[in-house]
Amino acid sequence: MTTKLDIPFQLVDPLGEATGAELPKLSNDELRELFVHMQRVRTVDARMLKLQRAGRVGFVGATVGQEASMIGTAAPLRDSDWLWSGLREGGAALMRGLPLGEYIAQMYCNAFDTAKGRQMCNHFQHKGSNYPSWSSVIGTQIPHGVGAAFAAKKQGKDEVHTIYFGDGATSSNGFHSGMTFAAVWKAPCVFVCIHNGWAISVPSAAQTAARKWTDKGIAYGVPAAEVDGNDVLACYGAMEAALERARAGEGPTLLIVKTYRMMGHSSSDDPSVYRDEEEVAPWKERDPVERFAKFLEGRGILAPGEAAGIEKEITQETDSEIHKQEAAPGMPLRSLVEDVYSEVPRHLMTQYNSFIETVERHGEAQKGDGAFPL
Ligand SMILES: Cc1ncc(C[n+]2csc(CCOP(=O)(O)OP(=O)(O)O)c2C)c(N)n1
Ligand SMILES: [Mg+2]
Repeated sequence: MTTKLDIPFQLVDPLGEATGAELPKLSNDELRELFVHMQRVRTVDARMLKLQRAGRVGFVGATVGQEASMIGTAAPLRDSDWLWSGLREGGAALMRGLPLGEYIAQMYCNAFDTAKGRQMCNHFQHKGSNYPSWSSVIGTQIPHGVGAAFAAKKQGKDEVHTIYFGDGATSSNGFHSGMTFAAVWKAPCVFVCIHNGWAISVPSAAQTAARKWTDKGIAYGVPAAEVDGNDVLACYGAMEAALERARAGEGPTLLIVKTYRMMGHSSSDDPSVYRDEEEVAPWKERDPVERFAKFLEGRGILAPGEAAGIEKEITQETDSEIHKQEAAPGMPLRSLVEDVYSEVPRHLMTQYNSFIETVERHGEAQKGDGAFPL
């Protein structure tokens, strides 16, 4: 049997007015912090896009419009909880402790990139905050996260695994097996479906013929609720309820976080060839950052003009990190054969030497060589 969750869809309307439903119990300082985290996501994204357009980083998957959905849902996690990212939750990692310098190093895949250049850029990981490396192979993080949640339960650890993915990923095999096992095992996890309307050029209407997206959870025996993903407080409240269920041993919850992908799928995409840009306009009016700023200003938590000051400060902080990371050296070529064995074995050394000879003959790869098409 599945329980119906009592999660309100919206707590703050697009004009920044409270709807009257109970708000999460957050102090004024905590509310202001939430705003700063959302603004950081937006500002860092804007900077990265500029760097990509200038040919200084290779690839960006922007999250413009989705700031509340990731910050609101990730904020109530404890430090000991885990966040299994889908494609766009780097900003949540920043909030949970990923240093901005490391974030930008990963964008440059330089010598300070903790993935050592073995990931595409814009694919983060941070051990310190229980944030495993992204897998862009859609849906594969879902069974991984469920398995880790089940292991935590077996080991008697008090931790919840939150597993993020997009609307497109709900059509993957990973979603099916993850939901099945999580429900049967009552694994302490929360499924967070960031429903942004699109999976590259495929509209979300093509992902299911079900009447409601929450039916995707009910079908597996996983209680599900839909929440306004552009309302940071609604996201926060919904996640608090889902985390509480998981900690109480009641098993997984599916949250459908309804938002919108304002830009293309990535810096390599042109949405104008498949989407009617008129569809975007109503979502501008639901902008999550502006909505929350209005709410905070209405309550005197942000003074008039303070939001602009916060943005400026974050821009300066970001630019100073960009300058540092851009000046950093590249990952040493030798790192290609390190880390697999405690000592580099003979056969890898032979391959490495022949690789170095090739590099010496032809020179290193040039910018744009091997560019990923998506
Ligand atoms: C198994 C697999 N199939 C296809 C792709 C190509 N691909 C990359 S992102 C993406 C769409 C993902 O859409 P969604 O899950 O809604 O996430 P969003 O991009 O909207 O955040 C696809 C099909 C892939 N990376 N992995
Ligand atoms: Mg999507």
